Amino acid sequence: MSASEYLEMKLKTDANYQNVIPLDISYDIDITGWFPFNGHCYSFVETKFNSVNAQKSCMKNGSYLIEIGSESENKWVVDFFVRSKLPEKCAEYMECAFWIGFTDQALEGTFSWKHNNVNSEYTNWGTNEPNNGGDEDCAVFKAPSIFYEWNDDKCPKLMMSVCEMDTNM
Ligand SMILES: [Ca+2]
Ligand SMILES: [Ca+2]
Repeated sequence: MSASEYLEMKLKTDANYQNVIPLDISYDIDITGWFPFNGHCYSFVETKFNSVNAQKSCMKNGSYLIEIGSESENKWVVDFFVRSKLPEKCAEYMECAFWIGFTDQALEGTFSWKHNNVNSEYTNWGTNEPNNGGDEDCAVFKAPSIFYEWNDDKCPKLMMSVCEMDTNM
């Protein structure tokens, strides 16, 4: 099933997808690969960066590392990108993990969203996470991402990422 077929199916069958509308906007940047959901657009970055460079690569495109505020957003990201667009990447354990913009670099043990500088009422940590094991300050979608859970990991690690852009759509 292609990404567009998957999205079409979800639009018909899943209430979480009722707000998805076709992307018809233009920026002075390459927006190929941006997908709208509930007022924001998302792009999966397959190039692996450390956490700092992942944030920078998003900012170069007018976006930021994804900041997840709800269960429906959390699930949409995985269902859409990981399951429908990148199923082949999930064959290997680490290939499913990706950076999100949640960090406790400023204050150990207190995670906040880096771009909007807010704490989160919604979190979805995996079992026994965040554990700061060996100094872990940057949050990732834990592999396999299909469980939608987060882990704190070492910021210098190279991983794929998801960028998010405000569009008011
Ligand atoms: Ca930490
Ligand atoms: Ca951890």
